[in-house]
Amino acid sequence: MQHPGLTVWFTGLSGAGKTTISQQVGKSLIDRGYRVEYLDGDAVRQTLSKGLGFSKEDRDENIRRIGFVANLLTRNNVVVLVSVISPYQEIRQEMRDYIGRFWEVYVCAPLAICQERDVKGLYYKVQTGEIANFTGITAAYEPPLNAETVCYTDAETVEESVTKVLRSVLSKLAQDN
Ligand code: ADX
Repeated sequence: MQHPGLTVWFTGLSGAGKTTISQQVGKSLIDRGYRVEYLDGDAVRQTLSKGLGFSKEDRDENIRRIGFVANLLTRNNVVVLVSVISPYQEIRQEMRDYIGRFWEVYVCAPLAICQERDVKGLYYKVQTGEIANFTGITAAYEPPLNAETVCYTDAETVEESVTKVLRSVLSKLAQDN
């Protein structure tokens, strides 16, 4: 069975839940017979974007590299699950225009909640001055203006967020089949 591809682009603060949700959405899509690939910020920054930092220029470069790969995969009927902070509206819009088959998911959680979770211990390091240019604190995060799906991870369970994304993505994929 040939499925049309789609880039599902998860954006949000560090610790908002992008990776957790995208992994579970991916598993459910695979169970339904879709071809799935993941492009996750932490993994990409150790490989494709190794050496890039967190200035606006470097983040935009990171996003363009990810977009290039996502576009190739999308053209080949893969559902690409991209999870990167991608804090700037302009470059997200550029990716939307470039890839075309683009589904934006805003993984929204208040900064205070992300700080409290501090899954990777990075917010602590920002406080102690070990990390500069940190999104939400010393660097900007521009919320999406036209996301197809919004998950409020402070108010929803992971399961609820996953179901919400999955339903919306499946209905998009079904429309185009
Ligand atoms: S993006 O801004 O270019 O989209 P990306 O998602 O690839 O960011 O990488 C973010 C990850 O890098 C975070 O989840 C965190 O683990 C790590 N990181 C290290 N330094 C920073 C920083 N200054 N700002 C944001 N994330 C950082």
